[in-house]
Amino acid sequence: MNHYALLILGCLVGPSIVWPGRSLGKEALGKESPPNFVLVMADNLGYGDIGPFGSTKHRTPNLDRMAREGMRMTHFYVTSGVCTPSRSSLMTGCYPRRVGLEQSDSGGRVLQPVSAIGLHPQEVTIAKLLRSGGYATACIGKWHLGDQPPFLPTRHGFDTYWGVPYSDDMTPRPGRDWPDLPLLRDERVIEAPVDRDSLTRRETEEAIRFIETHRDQPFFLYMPQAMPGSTQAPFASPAFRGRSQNGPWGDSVEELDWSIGQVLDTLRRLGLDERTLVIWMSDNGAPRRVPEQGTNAPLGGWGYTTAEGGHGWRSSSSVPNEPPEPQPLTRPRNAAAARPPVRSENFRDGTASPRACAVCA
Ligand SMILES: [Ca+2]
Repeated sequence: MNHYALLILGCLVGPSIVWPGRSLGKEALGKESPPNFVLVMADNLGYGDIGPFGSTKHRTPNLDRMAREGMRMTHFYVTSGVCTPSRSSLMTGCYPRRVGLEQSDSGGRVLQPVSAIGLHPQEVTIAKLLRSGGYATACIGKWHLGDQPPFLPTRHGFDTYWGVPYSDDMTPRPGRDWPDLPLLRDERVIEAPVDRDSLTRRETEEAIRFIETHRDQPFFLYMPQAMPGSTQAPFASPAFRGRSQNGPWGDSVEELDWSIGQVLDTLRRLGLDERTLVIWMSDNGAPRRVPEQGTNAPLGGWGYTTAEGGHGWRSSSSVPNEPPEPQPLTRPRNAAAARPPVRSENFRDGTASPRACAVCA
């Protein structure tokens, strides 16, 4: 294990699955060839929804293999049972309240379309730190930390962005002045309404393209995938629709498994698997549905709540060398391990946040 892994793990403050490269060893971490990072995050996937953590409903052979080759993180908690606050912590290493995103400006618990607030452009994110260290950075998937230009991934250290800016269920409805769900490339809408059935497939294609393009330089790929998402019937490509034993939820989970398989195959094909740390996780537990869709078993409770099932997420990673020695994962320590220069005044651990969210108006 290494300081780079500790950097990422130190920033993950919640439930997740982690997958680092097959043999990410000290020799791969020389100054001349810093390792790549791939951070994949599903939306609302439950603790017990994949094979490595006990699912017998969903076929997840790629995640099963990843867990066998690597390491399962069996105690991993996010900071919230809902999207926006959980993701704010993932990006910043701060509790949501420190960055003003513990609730939305409209009284809800997550940001809604055309929200006036978002993650402050001056916050320090994983992407900013790594980009300042020479990394190519990309965000591909569901952002949900602000849909207005000052808050988009491109303002938070990502060279490129492709995806939906918030949840897949936030579409036009009576009583809400919401636009069609947009698909963005960088800061431009390229499709509205987005074809949600194809999101997982196209996220995967974008990810592969990014990896291939940046194969000769260190990269950080953040891939917050939109599925299973927040609708009553998650979306999937025709190749996966109706194929699982658990309806649309299961179809979407099995396509997510295909997706990580494609990403890992790409890393192997390009010879990058020995110098890439891959982490696979969920942003919170599965929400309660009737009839039941996702499961957080054996944890109790559901996503969107403060129950353990809403926050707890087993995580698997492949770290075939030695397991990490227990070390305090303080934010400054791990940021320093990433090598990019970090100003001490950026950190507020142990203090109240000096600023709330930015406001567009
Ligand atoms: Ca979520």
